[in-house]
Amino acid sequence: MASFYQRMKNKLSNTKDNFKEKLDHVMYYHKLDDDFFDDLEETLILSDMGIDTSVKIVEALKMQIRQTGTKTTEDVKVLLEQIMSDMVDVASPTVQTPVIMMVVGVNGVGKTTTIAKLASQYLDEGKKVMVAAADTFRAAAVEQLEIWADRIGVDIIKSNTGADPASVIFDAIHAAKARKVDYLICDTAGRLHNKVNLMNELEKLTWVIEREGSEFNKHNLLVLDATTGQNALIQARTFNDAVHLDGMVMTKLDGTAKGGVVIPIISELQVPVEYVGIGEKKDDLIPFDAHAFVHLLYDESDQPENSEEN
Ligand SMILES: Nc1nc2c(ncn2[C@@H]2O[C@H](COP(=O)(O)OP(=O)(O)O)[C@@H](O)[C@H]2O)c(=O)[nH]1
Ligand SMILES: [Mg+2]
Repeated sequence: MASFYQRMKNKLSNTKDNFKEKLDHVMYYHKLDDDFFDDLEETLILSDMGIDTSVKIVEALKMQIRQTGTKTTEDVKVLLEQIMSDMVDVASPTVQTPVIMMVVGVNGVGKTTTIAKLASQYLDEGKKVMVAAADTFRAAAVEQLEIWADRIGVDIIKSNTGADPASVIFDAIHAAKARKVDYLICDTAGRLHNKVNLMNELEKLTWVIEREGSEFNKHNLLVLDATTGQNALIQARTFNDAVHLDGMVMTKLDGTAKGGVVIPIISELQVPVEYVGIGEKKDDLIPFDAHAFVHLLYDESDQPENSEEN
C-alpha cells in the first residue's frame, strides 16, 4: 500500500502550487521586517488558513525568530513548517469495536460516499458492518446508500422517506445487536438551516444511540468538503458546538486548491482529521497523516508524475 505521502502528492498539487506560489513571493524579502510579516500573514489567509490561525502562525513565527536569531527567509520556511506541523498534531483515537458511528455534515459534503468507503474498508478487514439510512428527508439519499450497500455487500437498515431518523437508528441498533455487528455506521441528514434545529436533531439521535446502544462505543464523525474552503471552517465550528465530535473526514482534497483549510480546522477545534477523501471510488479514502500533509505543502521535490496509482 502506497504511503499517505505518495498517494497524496498528486492529489494535493493544486493546494500545494497555490500555497507555494504565494509563499515564494514573500520569500523574496531580504529583511524580516513588518512588511514581510504582513505579507506573510496575507499569504496564509489567502491559502485558506483562516484569519485567526494565520495570525497565530505569524505570532509564533516572530517569537521563534527572536529566540533562534533566524535571519534568512530559507530558515523562516523551516520554522513555518514546524509551527504548522505542531498546530495539526492532534492524535486520532483508536476506534474500539463494537461501535456506533454517527456521520454528520451538511448536504453534498460526501457523507454517504464516505460511509460506503469506510464500510468497505472494515469489510476488507473481516469485520461485521451495518449501515443505517437515517437521512430520511430525501428519497435519493436512501437510494444512494442502498446502491452502495449492494455494491460493497453490506447490510443496510432503512425506512420510508420522511420517517423519523431516530426511529431508523433505533431499528438499526436493535438489528446490530441481534447480528452482533462490529461497526454500525449511521448516515444522517445534513440540514443546516439553523443551528437550533441542527442541535435538536443531533441531540435526539445522540440520545437514542446512548439509550439503546449502551453496550456500544460511540464515535461521531464530521464530514467536510475541502472545496468549500472557509465554509468548511464555519461548518466545523457550528457542528462542534452542536454535537460532540470524535473525528473529522475531509473530502474532495483531489483537485482543490483550498486544501489548506485543513490546518485551521484542526488547530481551532482540536479534533483530529482521521481520513481524507481523494476521489469518488470506494478506495479513495486514506488515513490522514498531519505531518506528511504539512510537509507536502513545503515539498520542493519534482512536480507530480502524471501516472494514476490506484
Ligand atoms: N472528487 C471527489 N468527490 C467526492 C468525494 N467524496 C464524495 N464525493 C462526491 O461528492 C458528491 C456528494 O457526495 P454524497 O456522499 O452524496 O454527499 P452527502 O450529501 O453528504 O451524503 C458525490 O457526487 C460524491 O461522489 C471525494 O473525496 N472526492
Ligand atoms: Mg447522503
